[in-house]
Amino acid sequence: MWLKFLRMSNFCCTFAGGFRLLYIMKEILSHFAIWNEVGEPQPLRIGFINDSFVVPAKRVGEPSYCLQRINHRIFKDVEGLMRNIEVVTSHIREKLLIAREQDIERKVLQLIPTKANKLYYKTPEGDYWRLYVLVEPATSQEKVTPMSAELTGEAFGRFQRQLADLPFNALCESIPNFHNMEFRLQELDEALAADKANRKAECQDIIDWINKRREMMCLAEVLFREGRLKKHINHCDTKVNNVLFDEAGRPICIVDLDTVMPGFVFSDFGDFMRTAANKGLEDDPNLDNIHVDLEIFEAYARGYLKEATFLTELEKELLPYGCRLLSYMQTVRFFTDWINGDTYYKIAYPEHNLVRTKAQLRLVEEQEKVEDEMKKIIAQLTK
Ligand code: GN1
Ligand code: MG
Repeated sequence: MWLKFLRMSNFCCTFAGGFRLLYIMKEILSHFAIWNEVGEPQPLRIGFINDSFVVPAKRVGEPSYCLQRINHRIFKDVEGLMRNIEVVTSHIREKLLIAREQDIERKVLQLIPTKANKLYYKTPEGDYWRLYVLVEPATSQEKVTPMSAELTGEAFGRFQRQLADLPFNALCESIPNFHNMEFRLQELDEALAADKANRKAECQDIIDWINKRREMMCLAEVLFREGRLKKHINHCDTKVNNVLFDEAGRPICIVDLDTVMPGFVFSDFGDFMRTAANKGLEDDPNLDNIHVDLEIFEAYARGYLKEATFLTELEKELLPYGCRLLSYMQTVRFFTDWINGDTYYKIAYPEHNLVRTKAQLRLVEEQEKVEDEMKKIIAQLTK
């Protein structure tokens, strides 16, 4: 996929400011400690937050790189964010080394420091850039099969387990309260009160729908305060396309480590289901396409439960709830951005955030319909 993106885009040559951008990126690259000769950076259309570019090796067999401009409007503590990524990748690498694994370069991301030995380069204009070795050959998928879902479940379960022994204070919250439902609702309330883009009046039905589910969806925070739920280190963005697969179709590397932080296990379980166990798209304009794919649900849950041996009974029981929670949270987040006038997510067309909101809202409704079936599957898998 990464390379497919690369071929698709001639942005650097066609875009009017492209030559200037190329020049700037060459300058930026000169600050990183890369040893081989590289070609022109090419944009990689992936993710809604950062800007990513592939920097191809000039000679076959040498490493290519992924250059990223970190969105520091969103990641306000870039120092903390980059320290998190370094801690996580070193910890996983150490585990792989101890286990004498092969092909470690493809199994965990590797940051390239700057010549001044920093994890990022800050330009005089105040932009932050980082560089990874490109994982290749590897592909990403927008849709999974039951087989790849099960393997991905194992991969994310293993990822959580590999990080489970990190001391709790080893990582900061790169975005404070990132998957805290109470906080996300508070943000929505503030957006609605300000109604900056004057869009509130036409959305009363969505507001009512969200309000009806508020209390139910804040359950995890309540259970945490009561001491009944724990936090684990999570990836916090387990979208299907954040897993890279090898030539044999097996997950090889988990990418996009910006949001690795302590949270509830639902974050990772639910977010994967939100994106993969949906027969429609995250932003499907045709709501009739949106249905829960129970086959994918079962396959991922089977893989995940094999590896996530640390779950409590309550956590297992609440996994189906976690799916709804993450879809509801994403509904609220897309909707908040719509109300705010599209200031957070990159959009492809003016109504994009509203379309995304409606698609996620429908997904919650579909998940509500099959909650009992999901519970049965989990009960079967854990008995
Ligand atoms: C953002 O940019 P990307 O695709 O990695 C967002 C996630 C959302 C996702 C919705 C830092 O992820 O939390 O779930 O969009 N990341 C951030 O698709 O907000
Ligand atoms: Mg992300």
